[in-house]
Amino acid sequence: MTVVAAVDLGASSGRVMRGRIGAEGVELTEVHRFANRPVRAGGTLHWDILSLYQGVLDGLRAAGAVDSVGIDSWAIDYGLLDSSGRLLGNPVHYRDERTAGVMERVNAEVGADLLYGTGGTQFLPFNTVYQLLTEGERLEHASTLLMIPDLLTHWLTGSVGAEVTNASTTGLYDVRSGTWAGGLLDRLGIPARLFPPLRAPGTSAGVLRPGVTEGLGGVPVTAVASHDTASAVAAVPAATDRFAYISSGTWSLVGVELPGPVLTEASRVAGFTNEGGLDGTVRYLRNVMGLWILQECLRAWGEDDLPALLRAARAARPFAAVLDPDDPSFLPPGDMPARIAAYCRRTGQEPPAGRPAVVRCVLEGLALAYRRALRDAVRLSAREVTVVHVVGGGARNTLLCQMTADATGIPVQAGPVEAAALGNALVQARTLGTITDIRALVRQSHEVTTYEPSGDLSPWDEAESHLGAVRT
Ligand code: ADP
Ligand code: LRH
Repeated sequence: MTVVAAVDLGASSGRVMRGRIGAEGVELTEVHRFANRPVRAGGTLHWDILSLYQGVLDGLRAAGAVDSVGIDSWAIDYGLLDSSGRLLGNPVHYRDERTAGVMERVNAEVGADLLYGTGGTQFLPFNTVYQLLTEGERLEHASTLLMIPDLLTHWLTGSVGAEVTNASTTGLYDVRSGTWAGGLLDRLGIPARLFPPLRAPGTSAGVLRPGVTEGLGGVPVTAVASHDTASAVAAVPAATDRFAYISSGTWSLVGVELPGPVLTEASRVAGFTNEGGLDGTVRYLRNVMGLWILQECLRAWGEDDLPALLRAARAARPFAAVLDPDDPSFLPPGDMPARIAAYCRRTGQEPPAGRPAVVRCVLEGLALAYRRALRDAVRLSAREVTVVHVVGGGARNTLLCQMTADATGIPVQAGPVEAAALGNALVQARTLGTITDIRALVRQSHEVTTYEPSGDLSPWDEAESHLGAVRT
């Protein structure tokens, strides 16, 4: 029996879980959860990194004696350290406007095909590469770039490294050679000295410094699949390789797992990313805007009873309006109900009236976006898919899970909800030699809920063609 602490930082909340893991199963207990509240200061949207670090320390204290600690978080964002190891400013949130227009300019100058052929990442305006190009002279003062989990690991242990699954989201990691993309860095004028040695998931990231958390000095810190989506995909309870996944939280990451990258022109145009997964796999997926839109609606309404809203949405009229959740107007924080209404007006549709109708419209838009992403993933990768695994907080959304099965015509298996923390804990246990087959253990220890498709694709086909018509 191994006991580990899994720190999982999502865009909406952070949690520390204690995992007790043996060959016969895994038991995960949440010992600490804290809100992740970005702060706008001086006109810039930041992550409150010290408050997150405090949450990690409190959680580790609550976890008590463990054999290992591992950290995963959202991707893309980073901290810069100066030559004495001090953090140069608070990490900036990927939803900050500082990258407006940068992607278009850089892609035109450097060439979208070079960027995609090297990094293999979906063109998203906030990718690390574009953020770095807004740093100006701060880059001259920086000597090291650390992705968020690597930064927290550095504070806990003193070690400096770049875990591969998260490095692969920067656009500056060569997805074919598995190294930092030196040539691309030169071409972009980004100093190569910033990028620390890479470390694979399942290797050591040092030990907890004495005094960092009482009584835990010397405990090993394991480099897990530190991109939360990579940890979540590692814990998908798939029994064969003919599966797709939707890692459903603030974002929805929709795709398949492959042995190698797909870097074709068609893949670039379709907006697919090739992110590094556990054991050298590739997470071939598309970012869909996700439950963020719903989170922001709840915030704007001052509403916190999501289950009640979802019950009401179930009874609302279907397809009151059809929206594309990936419309760029939904990316920044703000008054989401007003943005949805504006989107509908802009596309010649009557805005949904009332909260349940808005929620239904968002969920239908998401289910349609999942269907487009899944069909594209199958087409571009030639991977056959017979089941869709939904993991993450969105697995609790029974209405969305049913819509996903209905829209795609493929059975959905929902759960586990805490897949990222589970993948994190199980990679630690495997590294310590307690277990060998992560997915088999998840299947053994976690029930999934199955949603069979209704068999009638016609309302979804109609909604899709309506969307096609209003988008053009
Ligand atoms: P992240 O790690 O990206 O912050 P999570 O995986 O924690 O996200 O998922 C958060 C989302 O899960 C929420 O935005 C919400 O939509 C969904 N969720 C949480 N609890 C419930 C619930 N009881 N019913 C339906 N959906 C839920
Ligand atoms: C999900 C996630 C996703 C990234 C986004 C920034 O939490 O890590 O995979 O694209 O956040």
